[in-house]
Amino acid sequence: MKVLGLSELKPTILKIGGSVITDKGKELEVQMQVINRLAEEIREANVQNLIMVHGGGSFGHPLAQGYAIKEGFKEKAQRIGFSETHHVMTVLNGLFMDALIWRNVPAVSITPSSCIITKNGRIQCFEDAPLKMLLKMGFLPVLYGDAVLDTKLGFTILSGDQLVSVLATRFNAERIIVGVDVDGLYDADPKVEKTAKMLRHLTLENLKKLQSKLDKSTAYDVTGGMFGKITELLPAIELGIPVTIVNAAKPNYIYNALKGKKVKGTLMEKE
Ligand code: IP8
Repeated sequence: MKVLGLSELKPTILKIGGSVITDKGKELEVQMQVINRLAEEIREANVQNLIMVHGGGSFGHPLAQGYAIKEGFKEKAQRIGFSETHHVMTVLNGLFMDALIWRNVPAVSITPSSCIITKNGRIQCFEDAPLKMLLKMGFLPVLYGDAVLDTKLGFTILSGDQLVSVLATRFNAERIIVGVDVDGLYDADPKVEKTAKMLRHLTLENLKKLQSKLDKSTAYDVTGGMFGKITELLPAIELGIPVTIVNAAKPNYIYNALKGKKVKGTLMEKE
């Protein structure tokens, strides 16, 4: 058997936003029926060389914010907050893993805080050998936004979006699919501004212009909401990896995107 190099595998990276799989209005409230549906869609699509990443939603974000984990280790009282933030992420991840594995999807969880160290919030060291082996053997590696150790800050929060971008660029991904709780990228926040216009196709140049217009963050999302998402994804797009943003809260959008079928959403690509 010829063992392919990872860059030959050209994986698809799928991100599922935390706001899709949890109820962002209620702390630690999971949307189990959505997780089950998404697991079903992932099983049905049966994509080879897939890596999945999910976000924190109402599991990771409120705790991270409450204990100012992203800002770094400043006082002993934050330690329990770091533990709790990481722990609730493992709980949310476990629920997604249950849904996948009970459906016969050979998914294996990779805990970011055990294989990644950041420096000032940016991934500095990433022991990716287990992930590569899993992928080559046909498993579905699943990662998530996490509370991680940081050489400058002591600890911080690593967003699922930074992970997606680093995985895509490191492993020469074929494409990135980002599932969110709106239909795509808008020129303003569609949950606030009724007149917000959805953007179907964006080049790198369009994106850089749009970036300055988008709101930096909602009060709740410690990793920067839609603005943070675009900023993180730019290096991958610059390398020519296309990114599709679709509504994962609506049935079959993720399935269709994984199958490469036409689906309502925003396609972001280099040119
Ligand atoms: O929801 C952050 O990941 P994201 C996860 O992808 C935590 O930004 C622990 C807040």
